[in-house]
Amino acid sequence: KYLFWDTQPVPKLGDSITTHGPILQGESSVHKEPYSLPQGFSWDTLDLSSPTVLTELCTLLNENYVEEDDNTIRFSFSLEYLQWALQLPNGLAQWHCGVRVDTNKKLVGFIAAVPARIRVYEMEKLMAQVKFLCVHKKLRLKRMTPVLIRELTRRVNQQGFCQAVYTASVVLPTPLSSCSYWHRPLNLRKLMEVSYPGLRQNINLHRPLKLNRLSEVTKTPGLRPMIKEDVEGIHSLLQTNLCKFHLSPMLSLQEAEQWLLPRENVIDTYVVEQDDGTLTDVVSFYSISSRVLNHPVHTGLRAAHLFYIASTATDPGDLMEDALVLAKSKGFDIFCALDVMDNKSFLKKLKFSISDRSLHYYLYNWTCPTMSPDKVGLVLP
Ligand code: YNC
Repeated sequence: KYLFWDTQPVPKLGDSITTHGPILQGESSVHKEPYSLPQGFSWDTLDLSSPTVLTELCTLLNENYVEEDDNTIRFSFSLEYLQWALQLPNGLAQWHCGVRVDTNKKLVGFIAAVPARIRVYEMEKLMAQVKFLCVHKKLRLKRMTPVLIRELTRRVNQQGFCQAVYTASVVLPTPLSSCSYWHRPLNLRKLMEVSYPGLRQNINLHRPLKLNRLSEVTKTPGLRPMIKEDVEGIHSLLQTNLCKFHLSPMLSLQEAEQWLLPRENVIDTYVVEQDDGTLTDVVSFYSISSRVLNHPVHTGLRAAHLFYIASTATDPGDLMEDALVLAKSKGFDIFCALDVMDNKSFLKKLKFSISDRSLHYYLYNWTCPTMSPDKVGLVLP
């Protein structure tokens, strides 16, 4: 029984859906006033252009953005990462929704959304991409989450948006698609030393070290980091490729630049340029660091996450292998990828192994048939 989600315009678990369309028509009546928080807490729209506020958000997430673990590895989002993921040129400050304690002004809750044009099957709509929902550990299980979601929904509706897209590791009503994380060790010894969750514990170190060896240099001729002048070429490569899937973003040139142009320690994008100057392939990955707690040697861990890959001239497996080589040379310890898009075609071959972590994709106020991971063409950092 889902006390909150059963009241929301989302499909019921177990329904088999063959139709496409909104669950609620129009934004019938958008509340004028913010939803009430429990006594002692207040809403605060976070101005992320302020370094102080961004640092507060970073602290909230880095201390609380974990579900359950043995507390040895914790996310460590950087200010630059949060700026990349949340501060879009077309973003809305109202959608950075914080909760503070009245007495000491401490930030204890957050939810955010960024606008995006999304295509689902034949339909294209402006939606809110919802992310970074977080409630302070001490305020868990007090039904703060439904209030955060309702308030964000109100603010999204106020702008005339009626649909949203989001991902979560928990099962809620009702996944549009359920995907798995795959891991590819780059520094296996270190991952084993810090007992990286999801790596098989009984791995014998010697054999896998050999198995996981990568070349020192990339092999695709013409492979180089993306520069600003590549935006248009990459945009058209990506959009052509994304047409193949049932769920994908419709990026503007400005968004392609925002999401893909390399930023140190945040996002890396490589292109293949042919002799005549045309761009034929692109691969990108973003960076998420973690802190390793209570370990005598290791303090941090760097994970590269596959973002978008599209190829027209290079074998995607070869392109991805080069991405692994580049990530390793940049000091990443592990490469993570979802089995979305055509990724399954190279994951096994490149020694990725499936983890027990799932990621479910959801739509708010939209009903349509579910899809297999290889039809998902959207990655939400
Ligand atoms: C979750 N991840 O089922 P029911 S993902 C949505 N997304 O409701 P309480 C969630 N709902 O079952 P807690 C959720 N996790 O009664 C739990 N819920 O119907 C539901 N973790 O609330 C849950 N971030 O406040 C239940 O729960 C209700 O104290 C219970 O807090 C949960 O960003 C949470 O994993 C996740 O900070 C905040 O555990 C907390 O347990 C936490 O008592 C660490 O809540 C960080 C973490 C989640 C990352 C993400 C996407 C969020 C999508 C939200 C939905 C958006 C809907 C669309 C809005 C715009 C609409 C338009 C138009």
